[in-house]
Amino acid sequence: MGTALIYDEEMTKYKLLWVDPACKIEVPERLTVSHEALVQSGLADRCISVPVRKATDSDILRVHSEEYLEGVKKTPYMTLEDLKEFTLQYGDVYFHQNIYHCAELAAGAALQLVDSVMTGQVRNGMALVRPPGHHSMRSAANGFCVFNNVAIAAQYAKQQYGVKRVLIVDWDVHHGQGVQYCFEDDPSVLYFSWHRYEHQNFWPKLRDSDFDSVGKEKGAGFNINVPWNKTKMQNSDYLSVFCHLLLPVAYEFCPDLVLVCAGFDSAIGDPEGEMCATPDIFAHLTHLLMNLAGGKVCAVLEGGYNLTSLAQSVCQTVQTLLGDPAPRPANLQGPCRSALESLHCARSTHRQYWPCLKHAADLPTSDISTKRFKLAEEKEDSDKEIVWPEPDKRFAPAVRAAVVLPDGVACPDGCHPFTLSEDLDPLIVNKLKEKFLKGADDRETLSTLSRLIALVDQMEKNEVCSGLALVPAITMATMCVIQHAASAPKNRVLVVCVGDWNVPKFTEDGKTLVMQFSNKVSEERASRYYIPLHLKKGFRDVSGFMQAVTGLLLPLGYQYDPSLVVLVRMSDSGLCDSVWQQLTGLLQGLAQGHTLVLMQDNEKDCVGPTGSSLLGDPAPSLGPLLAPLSEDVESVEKLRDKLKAEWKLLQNTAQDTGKDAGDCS
Ligand code: Q6P
Ligand code: ZN
Repeated sequence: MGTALIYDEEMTKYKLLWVDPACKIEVPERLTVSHEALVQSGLADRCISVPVRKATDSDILRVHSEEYLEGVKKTPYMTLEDLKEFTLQYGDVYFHQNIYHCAELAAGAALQLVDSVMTGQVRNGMALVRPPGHHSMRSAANGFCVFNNVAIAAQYAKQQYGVKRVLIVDWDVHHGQGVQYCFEDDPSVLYFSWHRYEHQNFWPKLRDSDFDSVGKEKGAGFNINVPWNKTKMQNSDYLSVFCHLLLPVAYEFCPDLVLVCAGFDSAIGDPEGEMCATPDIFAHLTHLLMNLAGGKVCAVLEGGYNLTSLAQSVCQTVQTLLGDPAPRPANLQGPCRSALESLHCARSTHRQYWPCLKHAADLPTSDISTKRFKLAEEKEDSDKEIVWPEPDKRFAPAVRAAVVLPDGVACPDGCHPFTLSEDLDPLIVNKLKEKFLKGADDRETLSTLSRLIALVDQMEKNEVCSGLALVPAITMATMCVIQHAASAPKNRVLVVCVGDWNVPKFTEDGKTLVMQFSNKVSEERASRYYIPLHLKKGFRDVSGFMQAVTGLLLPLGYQYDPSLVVLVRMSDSGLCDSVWQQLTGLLQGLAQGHTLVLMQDNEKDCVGPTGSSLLGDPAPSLGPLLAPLSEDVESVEKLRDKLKAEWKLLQNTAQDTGKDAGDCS
């Protein structure tokens, strides 16, 4: 199951023919540099190249009016003067004799992508298109957009394939008002958009772009806007919104298909967005969506006007769709105050529609900057050239998932049985004997522990990506792995323990962070680096567990930025496969995918599903989630509250930060 890449040079063959400062950034090179970067990096070769097609009239009429389509159809025959005049009826857009042809191909490319994914020819994919689509409305071109490619694709998926729920994630820095208007009253399409807003002073300057536009009638709650009221938003700001708003709602919604309005003007260096998130953040945003909808993710290019930033961001997105591990996320110091205000407002506004947000704080009152007045212009050196380092080359280790299994347990397809190529250092062997075997001459255990140590070493050298071991004595194996992994100077280990185990005290030097989920743990023993979460119903409350994963574990994990994740599954954890696979899948966004899963040897049935997750297969959907148990939500919230001062990515309200904290400009 591969990744589709859809591109056709034809879509570079139109351009602005007159002087218009608003439109001069939308150039054919946007497409050529993006495609060229994919070719140069070898990514294009790894994708399945799918041809574009022309969207038919009836495809376009799924979203647009006949009058509008008829109007656009005349543009190929217009003189320059006619084109200028035709353009004048719309905002921030230009026409060209070849743009109708390109717009048919752009919409058609999105449809080809949906076809490829829905028929199972590929798992996911990206379409590089021009003109973009998300601003275009039923009867109007707008913001460089002619036909609404993604909206047409969503309607097509519903009508052609009977898809029941579509999630549209619009990470472009502009508000895709065209998509919002198209699905406003439609509860089968959940539209999420963050966008530069500046209290309605940023284009397209619509009241409808604010957080309180939630959709209409039956569609109320299915439109989620996160307006940025300041520029210079960073990786932390984007990730916070994913962890505390988009992901919980997306899991509750349970889409059958995810469409991404993949605009990259939200990345650093972009003249329109003026944001500061780095291109590698798109690896994480993409990764975090890839376990929804059984992995059916279709990204369609929208904006992106800094050619360097654009090309880098496109590569990060496609490489992640291909399944390569995401890079270690950089500079996650926590969201800025203004981002928290936006997040807070969006969460409170939506809590009446989404049980996963039931506990969100009340709308902030008075003293914060969400009030609708024009901020004093903060003049600054905006013409200073913005520079950022080129993202590191990412590569997938030759071995994706190595397994250490007892005799008689079959190695899952695609996994790699891990054997020792050479004898282990006798010094280490002696230490193992002394420390863990207490002098007993247990060859079986010694061999397992030796292999685990060697496996950790190979993961550290990036020769192996992830690992899975079924062990007789899980607590001993866990201690052994952690002590070994944390001994190297720059290593940090995130231990995620699912189930009942009296976790021994580790050092509190920050080399290990332990988060434990169980219905038995007591919070009394909590310390700075040991975080127990008591779930009343154990893991039978799937919603409560996912709440803890998205709102607590992921932000903690991202901020801690481990070099290795050790995921420990105690026996009788009671966790069902699909939830376990979601957990395993999501955690692989950390530590460059270096996840080592340890399971008690009576959990044989779980080897297959775990192996598949480690190989990058998407987790099965959980089904639409019900409201989490209030007791579990309370535990999660209590813990979040306690930890949020130290772990700033846990913050999700405007009150969570002091007056002087994290101002972004
Ligand atoms: C922005 C128009 C230009 C002002 C120039 C899918 C992509 C987009 C379009 C933005 C149009 N204002 N200083 O459309 O959202 O990036
Ligand atoms: Zn944009």
